[in-house]
Amino acid sequence: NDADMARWRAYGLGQFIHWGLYSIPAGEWNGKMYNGAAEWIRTWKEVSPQAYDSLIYRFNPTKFNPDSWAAVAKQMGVKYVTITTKHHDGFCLWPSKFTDFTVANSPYKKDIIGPLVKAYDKQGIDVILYFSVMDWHNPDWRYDIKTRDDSIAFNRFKQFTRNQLLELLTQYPSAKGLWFDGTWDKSWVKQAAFADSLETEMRKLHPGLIIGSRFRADEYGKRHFDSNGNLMGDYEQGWERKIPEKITDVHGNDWDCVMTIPENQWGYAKTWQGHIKTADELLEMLAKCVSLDGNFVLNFGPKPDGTLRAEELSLAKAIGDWMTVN
Ligand code: FUL
Repeated sequence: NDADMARWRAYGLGQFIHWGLYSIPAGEWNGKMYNGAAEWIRTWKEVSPQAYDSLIYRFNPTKFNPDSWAAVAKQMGVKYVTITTKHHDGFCLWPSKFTDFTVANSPYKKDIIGPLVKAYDKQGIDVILYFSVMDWHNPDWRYDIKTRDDSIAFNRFKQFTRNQLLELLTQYPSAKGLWFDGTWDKSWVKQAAFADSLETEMRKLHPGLIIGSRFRADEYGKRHFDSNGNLMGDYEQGWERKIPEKITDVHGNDWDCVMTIPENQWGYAKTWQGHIKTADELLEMLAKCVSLDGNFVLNFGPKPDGTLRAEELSLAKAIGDWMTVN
């Protein structure tokens, strides 16, 4: 839909939020620090999947205040936010009917997504729902998908994915679009007929829905285009932690660039790794993206108690100050 895409194109600056069970260990397990991104710690050999999944019993962000997050975003000059509804670990921040592995069964009990959508809506900031198709918690994903494309388990998994997506669009109808992830597995990418019918259903339920190219693409293999060179989605999700250099790099497509403050950590981590970007560096990236007709989306990884880390708050303030004068 042209009007919706015109609105999307005018965003410029966005905010990304990675929040989930991984925020609790925050990159540390039994006193040892994990080298990778905190949200990937479940795949580390030191961590048993069962012990990881038990983190659900510790998810209790008593200081979570959606209005204060939205106020920080507003002050920073953000026009849209992309929120993890479910990351690769499979934990749902909304009370999904299709799995027990959700906030509803944590000590917190309450929905996170609904109040966040409401708070951002109130500030006039559009919401995009991040959704990982890959789901480490669901046995139908873990045991079958890599080997048998048309197995019973994989078909069940496809239905589960469909149900969750339609559930999200039904429960949070004001959300503007979807940011997909975890679709790089070849078995998924091959399911074109399934993706076609699911896309039709989602668009029928939610006219104007904006769907990112990772719905069908392999982000690392860069299959964001079909055999005719057309983008497989409403915007290209191919710019993760990297920025196009020149306008020809984006082939006339809509695109967003998602960026971390440290090197490659999205979920909250006790220790940030690599170069920590300064406000000036981030503003330069924003300017570059906007000049190449893309959106720049800066990631935040809230703490397990529901508050934002001090470094993020001060960067948000510095960016906001610059946004008000420019
Ligand atoms: C990647 C994921 O694997 C990371 O954990 C993060 O969510 C990033 C935005 O996308 O593909």
